[in-house]
Amino acid sequence: MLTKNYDVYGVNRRTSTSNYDRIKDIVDKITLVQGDLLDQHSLTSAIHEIQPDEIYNLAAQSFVPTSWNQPVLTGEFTALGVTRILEAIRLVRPEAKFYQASSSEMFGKAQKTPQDEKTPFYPRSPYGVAKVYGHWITVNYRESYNIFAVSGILFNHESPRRGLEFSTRKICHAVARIKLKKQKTLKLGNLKSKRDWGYAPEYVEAMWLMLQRSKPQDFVIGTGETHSVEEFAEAAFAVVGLDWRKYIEIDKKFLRPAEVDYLVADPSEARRILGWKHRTDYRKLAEIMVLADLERERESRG
Ligand code: GDR
Repeated sequence: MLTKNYDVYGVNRRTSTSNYDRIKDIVDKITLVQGDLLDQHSLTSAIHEIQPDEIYNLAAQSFVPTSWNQPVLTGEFTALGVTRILEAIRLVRPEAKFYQASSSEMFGKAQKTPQDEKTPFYPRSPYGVAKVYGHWITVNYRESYNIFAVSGILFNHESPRRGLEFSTRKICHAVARIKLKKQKTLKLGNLKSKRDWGYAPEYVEAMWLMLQRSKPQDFVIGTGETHSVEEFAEAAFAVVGLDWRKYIEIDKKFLRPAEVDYLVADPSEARRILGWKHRTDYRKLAEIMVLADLERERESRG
């Protein structure tokens, strides 16, 4: 957004220690406003103060396993939080365009393969259920109040900025540490589940394209290819010339009460209408992430 000369505002929750690490390169170029998805007044005030043209809601409790430990809180953030933003838009800035980060986790136990915009939802976690709510409330505000509100159904999108608890980053971070002899093994859960893995910066372009149209419409964004966690691990270890089988151990702690076994996108509508297509495949993605972690691990002593 900065390279497109937007004035960028971010909403953040105050914490006692700074957690701007992932935005340290741009924190001086954006304006941060305090707000919280649980606090209606803070959202209405932020939108009233900023008067934004475009609003991207990428905020959520987004880690699937935590949604079983904190299902109610996940619903508050990931489901009702969307309604709070939409209410704020309806009251103080109805002309703003709104993007909601929907998720392939809404397809869950997929009813059709590959999944497109018309595939029925069958979520398999409190997180997936909350995202379905966020999706439908967005559609409803569009149809009830004529707000330009759209939802991007994004399949897994990864980058070196991914949190360490998510599978791809956990793997790439461990690969770098094993290569540098800082770690010996990597404990994972289910290696057989398949995901449509893409590179996050390309997916952000799709979000932006969705808001540049004159007609609001929801899109599925993914690569159209699927690979197991095991295949991703194989690709990541191969970047540094190691055989994944020698380092990975299965730990039941990382298994989920219900799993999403197989997801793959049909992104043809995004291709046809937005002119969007992914450029980075899962092998290249693994390479980008492993190289970034190698650099970070070489610099850090821990
Ligand atoms: P996901 O991402 O649940 O698809 O949701 P995640 O990387 O957490 O899991 C992907 C698959 O890997 C398996 N797995 C493990 N996962 C984690 N986190 N840690 C492990 O040790 C491990 N071992 C195996 C999982 O069982 C699963 O099958 C992500 C999130 O970003 C969501 O917020 C987003 O909506 C979707 O992608 C699209």
